[in-house]
Amino acid sequence: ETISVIGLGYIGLPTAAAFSSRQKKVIGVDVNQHAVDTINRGAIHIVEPDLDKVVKQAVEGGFLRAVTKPEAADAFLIAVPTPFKGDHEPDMVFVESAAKSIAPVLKKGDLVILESTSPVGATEQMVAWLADSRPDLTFPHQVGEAADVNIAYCPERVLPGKVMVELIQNDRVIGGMTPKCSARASELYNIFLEGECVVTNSRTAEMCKLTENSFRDVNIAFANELSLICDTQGINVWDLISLANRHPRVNILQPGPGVGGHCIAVDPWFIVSQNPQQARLIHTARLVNDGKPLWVVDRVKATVADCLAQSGKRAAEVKIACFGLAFKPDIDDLRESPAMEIAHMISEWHVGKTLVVEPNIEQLPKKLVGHAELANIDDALRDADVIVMLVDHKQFKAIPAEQVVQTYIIDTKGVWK
Ligand code: SAJ
Repeated sequence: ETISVIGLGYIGLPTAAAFSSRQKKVIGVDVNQHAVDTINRGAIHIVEPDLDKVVKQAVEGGFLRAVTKPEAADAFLIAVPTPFKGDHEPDMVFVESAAKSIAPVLKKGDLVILESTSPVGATEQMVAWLADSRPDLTFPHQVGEAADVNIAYCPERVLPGKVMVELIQNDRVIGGMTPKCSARASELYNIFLEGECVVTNSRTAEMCKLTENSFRDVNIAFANELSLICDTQGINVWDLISLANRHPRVNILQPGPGVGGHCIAVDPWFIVSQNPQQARLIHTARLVNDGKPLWVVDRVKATVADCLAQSGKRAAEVKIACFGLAFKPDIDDLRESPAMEIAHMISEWHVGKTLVVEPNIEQLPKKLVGHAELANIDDALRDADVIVMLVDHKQFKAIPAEQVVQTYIIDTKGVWK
């Protein structure tokens, strides 16, 4: 049995590696020649703990091979990005080209699984693209229809930074177009899965993925809204949340500078764009979380004004230190990061020096070059007049309280509560 994974990014490559680590023959397909060459050398082009050794072993053992054009296989897993375009509409262009690229090599009995986060109905749309290219084969156009090719939607739900563990241990939602499709897909994932395969249909599985990330977004928005309310009321939001969470049925998440990453800030929009009338709460949560960076910058401006008034310094003499740029703690991923957005806005606005502390990177990101300076923790704590805490990295949590002498602190993560 040969398994083909289309899209060798944050999800596809770990998945390809997981199958090959169980001695399955895997053909990885990606349009990016650099990614293909890197993988064929036994190396990786993305950052994810433990992925490098699994890929190295798989390639050296002859189980994993990367190519730019699909070849015949028995099962195809599509794991390409689904970003949004324009007014938060899902952009299915990569799924469309992946489907059209595998169509010519499909044969009777093959299994095609879509893993990319997608709007409801995407799997049926994918079938239409496949069927258009292959009139000689039959496809299940609707849930329940038997056909030559088996089709399922099985969303990925792994946490970046813990992918190699969660890929194997998390339960897997299996949305087959028919019971036979689900059985085939479950059998495939059971090659490496320790979690359970939970079977449903494709539309429910599509909605399930969107629901999981929307649940988290709405709950973070609740915490972020509380942080605004508490600021106005002069209440410490961290104390408040930990007290409220002592209630047996209350479990509030943590506020922060906003919501980043490529999933939680994106997926809820898929529900909103398909259901604009009904998805009012989900829509509002997005606006609350997206509004948080600007609110933090306003707090910084007000704090700098206080500092100027009380210290008698000129604005150009005031140093602001931003602690953290990553989109969440203990990773080096700066993409779609609210901390990065805030540091950028501060550095563009502030006439004095802006220092940036990010222990997980070695170079200042391009966007900040010329506006800010990379500093280490000790220098920043010694030199800064105003501190903006943006990410609760372990290095920041380990700073002894007596080393923090500043009066002007905006702590968006409650590190120094
Ligand atoms: N955040 C808060 N407060 C919290 C928790 C998180 O502000 O209490 C922020 C983080 O700082 C970050 C953002 O939310 O900016 C998202 O971080 P995350 O750790 O919640 O999630 P991701 O984006 O790394 O991964 C999510 C996961 N989804 C859920 O936990 C429901 C993961 O399981 C999914 O597979 C992934 O999205 C995905 O690919 O969809």
